[in-house]
Amino acid sequence: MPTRTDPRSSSADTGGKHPQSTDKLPPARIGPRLRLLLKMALGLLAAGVALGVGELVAVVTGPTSAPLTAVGQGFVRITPEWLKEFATSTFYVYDKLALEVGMVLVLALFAAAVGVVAYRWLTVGMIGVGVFGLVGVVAAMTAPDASQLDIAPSAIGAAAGAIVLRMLVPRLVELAEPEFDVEQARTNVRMMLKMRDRRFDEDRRRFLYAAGASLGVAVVGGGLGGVLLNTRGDVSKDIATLKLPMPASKAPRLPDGVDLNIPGLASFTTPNPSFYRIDTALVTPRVDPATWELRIHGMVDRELKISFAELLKRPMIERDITLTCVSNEVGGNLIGEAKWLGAPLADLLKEAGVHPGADQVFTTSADGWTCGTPLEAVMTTPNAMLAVGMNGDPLPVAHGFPVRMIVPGLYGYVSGTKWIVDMELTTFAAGPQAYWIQREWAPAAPIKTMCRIDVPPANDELQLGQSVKVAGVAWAQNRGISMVEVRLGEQGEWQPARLAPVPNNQTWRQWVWDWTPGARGQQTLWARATDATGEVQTIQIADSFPGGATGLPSLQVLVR
Ligand SMILES: Nc1nc2c(c(=O)[nH]1)N[C@H]1C(S)=C(S)[C@@H](COP(=O)(O)O)O[C@H]1N2
Ligand SMILES: [Mo]
Repeated sequence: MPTRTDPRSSSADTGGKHPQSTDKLPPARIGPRLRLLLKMALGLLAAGVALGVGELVAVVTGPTSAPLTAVGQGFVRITPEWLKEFATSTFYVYDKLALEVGMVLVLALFAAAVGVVAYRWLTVGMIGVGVFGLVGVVAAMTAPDASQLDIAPSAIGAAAGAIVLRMLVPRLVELAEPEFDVEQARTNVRMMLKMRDRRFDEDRRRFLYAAGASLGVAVVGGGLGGVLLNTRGDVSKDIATLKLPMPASKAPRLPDGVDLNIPGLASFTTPNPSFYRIDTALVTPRVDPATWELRIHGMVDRELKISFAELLKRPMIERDITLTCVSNEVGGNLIGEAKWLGAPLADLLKEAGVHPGADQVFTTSADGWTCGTPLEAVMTTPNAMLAVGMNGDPLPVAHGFPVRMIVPGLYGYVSGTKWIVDMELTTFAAGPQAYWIQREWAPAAPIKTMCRIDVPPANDELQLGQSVKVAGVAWAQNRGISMVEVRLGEQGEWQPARLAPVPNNQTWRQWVWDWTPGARGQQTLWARATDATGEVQTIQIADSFPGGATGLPSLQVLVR
C-alpha cells in the first residue's frame, strides 16, 4: 500500500520532479522506497509484456524466434570455448538451465534499471527497451536457420514493452507527484487535503488499471504463447503411432553375461530416458516426419531426395553401438549404449555416386547445426547408418527424431547429427566448416581407448578382509577392448580384470576385478584399458578440447 505522508510534516522526500520551494506541504504521496520499487516493477512489467507478446508472435514464426530463446541460442553460438568449458564443468549437463537462469537474472536487472531511468527520462527508458529488442532481433537474424520473419517476436515484443512504459510511467509520476497548487494550499489547506485524497484514489485507480492490463498482457501472452508453442508442431503423436519396420538384419542377440549385474555398475544397454544428451538446441527441433526430407547433394552423380516413408522402406539394420561425447571427462558419463535401427549410409551414398575428390560428408540439422564426417569413415565403418530407432522405439525427440546419423567409432560432434535434413558431399579443404570445427575442435575425432570405474563409489568405506567387486566399463569403438587392468596405488602392479562378453567391437564392455583389501587406510584404485590393436590407454592427462580427454580413472577408498 502506498504510504501517505502527513502533509504538514516537512520531512517527506523532495527528490521528485516538482521540487518544493518554501512550502511546508510536500506533494509526494508515495514514499521514496515504495516509489523506487514501483519504478523497478514498471520496468519488469514492460519486459514481461515484451516477452509475453514476443512469445505469442513466436507461435507464428517458430519457437526458436521467441526472444529469450533467440538470445540464449545466440549466446550459445558466440560463447567462447573457455566459457563453455567453464559452464559445462561448473554446471555440468545443467548448462542450458544455468544459461536460462542467468539470462533471466540479467534481463530482470536491466528491466528494473530501465524502469528507474524511464521515470526520470521516458524517452531514454524507451530507447532502453529498444536496445533490448535489438539484441533479440540481431540474435534471431544471425541464427543459422533464420528466416526474415524471425525478427518479428523481438521487434513486436519490444514495441509492446515501449508502449507499456509510455502508458504507465506518466501514470506513476502523476500518482507519486501530483501537480500541487501551492498558493491554493496556503489559503485553504483543509480543502486541498480533501481534494488531494480524492485525486490520490483516482490516480491510484488509473495506475492500477493500466498496470493490471499490462500484467494481463504479459501473463496471457506468455502463458498462451507458451502453451501454443508447446502444442504447435508437437510430434509426440507421430512418435507414438510410428510403426518401425522390421530390420532386414537383426542385431545379434546380446551374449549371456553381457551385464555383470553388479549394483552401481552402468547397465550394458542404456535406457532411452537416461541416455546422455548433448546438443546446442535450447528448444529441441520438432521435425514433422510427414514433410521430412533428406537431400543428398554436392559432389555426387545423382542428387537424392528421400522422404521418411522412403527411408523406412529401405532395408534396415539393427545394431548395438555405444555413442560417446568428446566432452566426456575421464570418469565421466557422456556415453551411452543403445540398439539402433537404421538404413546403412554407405548404400545411400553409393546410389548417389560420390565423386572421387570428395572427402567430407557435411550434414546439417533442422536447427542449422552442422557436422563434418570423414567420407572414408562413413563408407568403411560397418553399421554407419541413418538411424530411426533406438532400443526398439522411434528416436526420442531429444535424440534426433525422426532421423539421425550414427558412425560408430567417432565422437558425436563429428558423426552424430540429430534431426538431420541435409547431406552435402564436399571436401575438408575447400568445403564448409562444421559448427565445432569453426570453434577449433579437432576435425578428425576417433574415440580414444578409455575405461571408467563405476564401483565402488569414490570415498567408499570398505572392510578389511572382506571381498568387494571393483567394476566398470571400457570402450574403444571399432577396435574393441581386449583387456582391462586394475592396480592399487601408483606403484601397484597391474592386475587383469575379468571382461564380460560383448555383441561386437562397437560397444562398451563391462569389467570386474575381485578385490579383498589386505591393509587398512586410504587406498587408490586405478584402471586402464587395452584395445584389440594392443594399444594401452595412456596415463598422459589431456583435456577434452580439442580431440577427447585422456588419462587413467582413479578413485580413493578407505579400508577400515
Ligand atoms: N543437431 C545436432 N546434432 C548433434 C549435436 C548438436 O548439437 N546438434 N551434438 C552432437 C554431439 S556433440 C553428440 S556427443 C551427440 C550426442 O547424441 P545424444 O544427445 O543422442 O546422446 O549428438 C551430436 N549430434
Ligand atoms: Mo559431443
